[in-house]
Amino acid sequence: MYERHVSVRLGWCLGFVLGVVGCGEGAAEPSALPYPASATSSAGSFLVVATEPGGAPIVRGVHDFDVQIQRVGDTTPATGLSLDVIPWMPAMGHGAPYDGDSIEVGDGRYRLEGISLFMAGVWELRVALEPEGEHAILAFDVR
Ligand SMILES: [Cu+2]
Repeated sequence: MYERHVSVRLGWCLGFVLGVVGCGEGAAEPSALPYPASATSSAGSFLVVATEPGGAPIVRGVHDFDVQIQRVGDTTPATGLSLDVIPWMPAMGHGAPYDGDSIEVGDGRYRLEGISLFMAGVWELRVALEPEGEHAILAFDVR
């Protein structure tokens, strides 16, 4: 049963990739992406920084994230936002199931819980900052 599951999953990977980006390819190379991941929001109003709580490197599996948001210019914490999040693997054109909601912890910090980054490679957290109508893309190199 287990072996059958693995072979089905491997077939799915190879079928979709077709030599463009191998599943887990590059895992032995140093990450090209800075960590913690950071981005300025689409209209330039917010700086968004995301880490795994505790700052651990991101390996395949289920993760929580802390997202720290501050206003560009006066650097005050951005409070009272609602984050709508889509985990996305751009090289393969698929996402991961997630309910999309965030929990405001305080001082411009938001918690995302239980995001399954189930493959090695680059994943994005595509974050909409509501009600501001801006978005930010935070990229992680998952090992
Ligand atoms: Cu993938």
